[in-house]
Amino acid sequence: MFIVFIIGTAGSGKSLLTAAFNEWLKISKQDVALVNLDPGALKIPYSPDVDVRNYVNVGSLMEEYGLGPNGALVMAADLIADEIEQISKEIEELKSDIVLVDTSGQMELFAFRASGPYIASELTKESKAIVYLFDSVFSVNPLNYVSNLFLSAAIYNRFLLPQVYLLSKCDLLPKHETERIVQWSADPNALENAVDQKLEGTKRLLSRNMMKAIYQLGLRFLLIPVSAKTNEGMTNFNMTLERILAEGEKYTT
Ligand SMILES: Nc1nc2c(ncn2[C@@H]2O[C@H](COP(=O)(O)OP(=O)(O)OP(=O)(O)O)[C@@H](O)[C@H]2O)c(=O)[nH]1
Ligand SMILES: [Mg+2]
Repeated sequence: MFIVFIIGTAGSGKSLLTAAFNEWLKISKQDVALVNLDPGALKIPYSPDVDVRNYVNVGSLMEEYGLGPNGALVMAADLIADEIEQISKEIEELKSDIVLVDTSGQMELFAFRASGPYIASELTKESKAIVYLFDSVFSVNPLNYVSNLFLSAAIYNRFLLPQVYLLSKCDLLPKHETERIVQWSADPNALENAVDQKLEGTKRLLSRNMMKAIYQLGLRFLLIPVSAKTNEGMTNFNMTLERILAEGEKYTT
């Protein structure tokens, strides 16, 4: 069993990608299961096999403890950590070959509180990977792109799991824009040029130094453009994931 966490900033397309990739894998006859790990999700575009909302209810936490929505989500994240044994058992009983885990809209809940990495490490002992989403439209601006690089590096630092980097919603950008962002991910000089051209003053200086710090950490990666609406890039994405998790073999053989 392979476990794949889908992580990204709010609205970056995690849930729809989970749904679309699930459909795509099913067509390739892969035995896939879905887990919703977002306690605050109202509507999700797939039917989860395991759903944390069966364990915690953000609405009742707000009422019972007089919390606001964010306070209640923080509390929910900690309560999920307490239930991890049961959730793990539920996932293991599915006996699927690949499990897609859709995470919280509020990425910091999963990434930066103790409960996220704890959940990730306790959630079965199987091979795991993280899929990190860069929202296409947001990434057009080099400053946003560099900030997102930083977030993804922070995630890596917290989880120390192999990561796949996707440029989500690529159907929303003209092809040349998509290619330019992919080029930034492939070539630090291309990104440096963009930062120099499009930014000035403090923003330019900051972005440059942030970028250099990231490259000094030795974190190199290639963004894979994907669309959950048109399925563009799914083959490429899946090949990368197979290479990381299954030595290039299919999950279900
Ligand atoms: N055009 C296009 N829109 C997309 C794509 N993926 C997601 N969206 C839209 O982007 C919005 C957010 O998508 P979600 O899948 O809910 O994103 P999310 O990261 O799960 O959001 P939260 O869980 O609320 O943080 C929705 O309106 C989706 O329809 C895509 O590939 N292409
Ligand atoms: Mg979501």
